[in-house]
Order: sequence, then structure tokens, then C-alpha cells
Amino acid sequence: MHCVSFVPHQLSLTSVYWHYLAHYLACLLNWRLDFSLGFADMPLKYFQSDATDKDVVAALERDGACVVLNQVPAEVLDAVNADFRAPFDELGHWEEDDFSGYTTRRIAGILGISRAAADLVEHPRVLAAADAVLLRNCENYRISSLSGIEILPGEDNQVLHTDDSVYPLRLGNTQLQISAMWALNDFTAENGATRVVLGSHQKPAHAGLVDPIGAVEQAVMPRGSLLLYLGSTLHGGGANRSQGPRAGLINVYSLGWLRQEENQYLNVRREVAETHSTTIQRLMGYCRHPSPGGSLGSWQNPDGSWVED
Ligand SMILES: O=C(O)CCC(=O)C(=O)O
Repeated sequence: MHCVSFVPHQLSLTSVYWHYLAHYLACLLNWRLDFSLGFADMPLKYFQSDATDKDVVAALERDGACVVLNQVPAEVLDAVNADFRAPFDELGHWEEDDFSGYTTRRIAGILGISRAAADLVEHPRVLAAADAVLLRNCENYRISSLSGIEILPGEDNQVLHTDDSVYPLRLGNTQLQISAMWALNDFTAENGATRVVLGSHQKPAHAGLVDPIGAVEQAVMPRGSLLLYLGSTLHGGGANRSQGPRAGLINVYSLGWLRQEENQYLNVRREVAETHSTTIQRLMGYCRHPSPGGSLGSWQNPDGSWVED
């Protein structure tokens, strides 16, 4: 009897010590995250549709993410949603895992599925931001991946991650990628609006899959709005505690001398690629990237001449 009462007493004392130690460490860590990443007083910045690109890019680079409201009309969204419906239903479940979730539908090969989605891929607002962020470090940039994502009711928070963790390198403050999340329906706190950790791009050590304590903002925005974030910004899909799905399209662009995450040549048939605009074709990778030692991605015509553009 004596022994039995003694053991729980010891255990409870130990657990109290652990509780206080854990609490102390959490406070310390939270404090360090708050101040070293500049989380404090940094709410997600929202811009009206007519904001200048300069202001948008300044916020994006300062905070790692920002939202621009109401960038595309309802007709474009309706067309994209209609094009995505069957692929979401028929193919969307193929990418189910701990990262993507088990109650989320995902589709790729977007430029082969939806002509209307091309308007979102080459949208002037997005390209202006990509020009500003990426062209410092390349001559032209590419689509890295395009993903339709429909988070269904019951899904949990996705693990926070950075998109550029697909590349096994860090180059100081050089941004390897920029991402554009389009709200295809309203993004709400309940239905899984994307979560972003503002300021996290200033901490390259946070690349990869991590879940910091607190300081996560949700990009709540009406359909047709745009969340821009940097490749090194921690973010993730939100839990869907609503009754309906949350649909978005994430377009990721990367420096032109990096390998694309999604193979655009194989995921979109060549005859379909030929029907897209020259801008889209170049974004897909149908152009060279000049390099000091020659060029990357050059190809020959059937007559043997090398394509110079
Ligand atoms: O669905 C979202 O809001 C974000 C998804 C995401 O970041 C990803 O799957 O890489």
C-alpha cells in the first residue's frame, strides 16, 4: 500500500517539474520566435485590387506574404471551377499522404486541364511580383508547379512547410521561388484558408517541415483574391471545420536555372502546349535560359540548327 501511494506521488512531482520546465522552454522559444522573426505586430497585409505592384512587392518582401483582394472576375473562377470539377473527383484522391492530407483532393497538369486557369498563371499581378522577386537572380523564370487543391470538410491543418524545401540548397537571402495561391471559392477561417507564418522567410533555418509555436496568420479572403508568398515562407493549408470544400490553385514559379518541380513537358501534351500563349509556353519551359557558360535547356530544330531564343 505504502509503495503504491509513494510511486504516484513521485510521478506527480516529476511531472510538475517537467510541466514547469516545458512551460519555461515554450515561453523562451515563443519569445525568441516572436522577436527574432519579427512576428510581433505583423498582421497579414491586405491590398485592394488597384494597389500598385510596388506596394504589393514591398509588403511581400518585408513580411514574406500578402493578400491582394478581388483580382479576377467571377466568370474566370466559374470556368476554372468547372474545368477542375471532374479531375478533382476522378483523380484528386491519388495524392493522399501525411503531407497532402487524407481528405484533400489535388490535381496537377493544370495547363492541360483548364484554359481559363492559364489566365491565373499569367496574371499581370502575379508576373509583376515574380519579375521583382526572381529576375534579380535569373534571366527568365519558370512554372515550378501548378496544383489545384480542394480541402474537404474534416481535414486537419497541413504541416507548415516552405515550398523551396524541394531544393537541397540555401543561397543566403536569394529567393528560389515565389508562390501565388488563388482563392477559387471564399477562404474562411473555418474552411481552411491558407496559414502563413509572417517573417519566417527571414529565417532560412526554418526551411523544411517544421511547426513553430503560434504566430500563424490565416489568409481569409473572398474568391478571386490572391495570396502571394515567398518560397522560403512557412505556410500550410488550414483545417476545414466547415460543411463545404475550400478550393484553391497554387502556382509556384522558380528561378529559370532550377529544375521544375512538376514536369510541364510530360504533364501537358505538346499539342496542347502549342495552343497556349507565348508567355505561358515560356513559363512552361519552352525557352532557354542563358548562362555564363552557354545556355540551359537549348534544343535543335529538325534541320539541325540550334534554337537561339
Ligand atoms: O492548400 C493550401 O492552403 C496550401 C497547400 C500547400 O501549401 C501545399 O500543399 O504545398
